[in-house]
Amino acid sequence: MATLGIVGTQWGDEGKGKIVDILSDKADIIARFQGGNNAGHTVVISGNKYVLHLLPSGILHDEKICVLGNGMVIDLEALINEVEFIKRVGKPVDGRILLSERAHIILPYHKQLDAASEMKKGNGSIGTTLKGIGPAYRDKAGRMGIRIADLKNPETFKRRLVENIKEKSIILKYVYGYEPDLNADEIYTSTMRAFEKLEPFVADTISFLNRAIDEGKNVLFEGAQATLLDIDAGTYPFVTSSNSSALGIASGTGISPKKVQKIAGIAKAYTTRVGSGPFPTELGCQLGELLRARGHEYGSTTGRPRRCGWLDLVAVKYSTIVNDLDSLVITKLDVLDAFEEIKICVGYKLDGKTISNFPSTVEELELVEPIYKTLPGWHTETTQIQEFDKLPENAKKFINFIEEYVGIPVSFVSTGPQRSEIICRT
Ligand code: 2SA
Ligand code: MG
Repeated sequence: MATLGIVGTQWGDEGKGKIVDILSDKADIIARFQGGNNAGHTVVISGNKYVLHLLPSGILHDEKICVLGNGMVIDLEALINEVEFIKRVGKPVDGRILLSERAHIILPYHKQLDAASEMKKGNGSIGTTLKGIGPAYRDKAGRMGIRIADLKNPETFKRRLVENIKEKSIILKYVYGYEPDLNADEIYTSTMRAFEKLEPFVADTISFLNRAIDEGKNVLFEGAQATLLDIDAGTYPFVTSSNSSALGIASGTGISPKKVQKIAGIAKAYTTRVGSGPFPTELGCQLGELLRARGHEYGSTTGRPRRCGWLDLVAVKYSTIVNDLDSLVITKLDVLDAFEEIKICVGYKLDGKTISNFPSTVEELELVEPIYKTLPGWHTETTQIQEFDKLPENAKKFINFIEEYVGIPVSFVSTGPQRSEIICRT
C-alpha cells in the first residue's frame, strides 16, 4: 500500500468510512486531512454501527495510529466525546491518536456565525451542518484563527480570543442583527479545560507523517465530504470550506504531493446530496424516495434526509480527472437490487448542445439536462455475493459500463454495510 488516499467522487456519503475501515487492515497510520465534525463516517462491525465525525475510521482497529491533520478544524468538546465513545466501546486510545498542533479550533462564535449566516441567506442558504466549519476556515484564511498550539500558551490564547470576540460580536450584531452570546472568560475556561483532556494527544503530525512515510510505513489518507464539495473543484459556493478532494491531502497533512502514491475514489451506485445546490440527476419522484428508503439516506451528523438521484458519470469522470484516480470503489450496489431499470447519466444537454464536461458554475449546472443510458435491472439480492463473477449478469454489465465510461478499474464493489459485504477484484 505505502501511501493511499481515499476520497469521495460525488457529494459525500459514498461510504468512505466502510472502505477506509476495510483498507485500514493493511495500513499502519490513517490520517484525516480536512473538515471537522461536519463529517459522518459510518462503520458497521458485527452488526454494531459506529458513526465517527472527527476520528479517522481506522480507530476501530486496535493497533493503528490515527492522525487528525493540520488541515482539520477541531471542535474540542466533540473530539472529547468521540474519544470517550471509543473508550466505552472497548478500544484503546492511548498513543493511537495524534492531534496536529497546527489544526485550527472551532469556537462558539463560529457556530453562532454559521447559524446567523445561513439564516440570513434564507432560501439561498448553503445547507451547512451548522458545526461552525465555514467560519472557522474563514478565520484560518483571514489569519485570525486559533490553533491547537496556541492553547499551550494561555496568554496568547486569551489575547487572540478577546480580539476575536470583539470582532465577531460586531459582525453578529451589525451584520446579522443578533445579540451576541459570547463571554470571553467562560469560553477561555471551557476551552482550556477541554484542552487539558486532549493535550496528551497533541503532536507535531507533519514531522511524524513525513518520518513515517520515509520509513516505509503504510499510510491511508481519509477524505471527508467529497470532490464536488471541494472549495476549489466543487460546485462553489455550495461546497464545504476545505479541499475535500485529493487536492487537500498534501496541504492538510503537511506532506509533499510527491508522497501520495495512489488515490482511490469512492462512488455510490446512485447519487445523493445533502444541503443545497444543483444536482442534475436528482429524482423528485417515488424513485428518489425508494433510493432514500433502501439506502437509508439520512445525514449521519444532522439526520437530514438526503436528496437522491441516478448515478451521474459526467460528475464521476470529472472527479476521476481532478483526483487522477487509480481506481474506483462502487458502494451500495444492493440498493439498486429492487429496480426494474437503472439509469446512468452519460452526458448533459446545455442550450441544445451536448456536453460531456462538468460545468464550472452552478448557474450552468442548474440548467443542464441529463442524458441517460438505461440499463436493465437485475432483481436479485446481491448482498451475500462475494465474487464478481457470481453477480447477476446485469449487475456486472452495470459495473463494466462504469469502468468503460470512466476509464479506470472498479477495484471493490460494496453490497451492504457490513465489513464482509464486499467484492474485492484486486
Ligand atoms: P459545512 O457544514 O459548512 O461543511 O456544509 C457545507 C456543505 O457541505 C455539505 N456537507 C456534507 N455533505 C454530505 N455529508 C456530510 N456529512 C454528514 C453526513 C452530513 C449530515 O455524513 O451525512 O449529517 O447532514 C457533509 N458535511 C458537509 C453540507 O451539506 C453543505 O452542502
Ligand atoms: Mg457521511
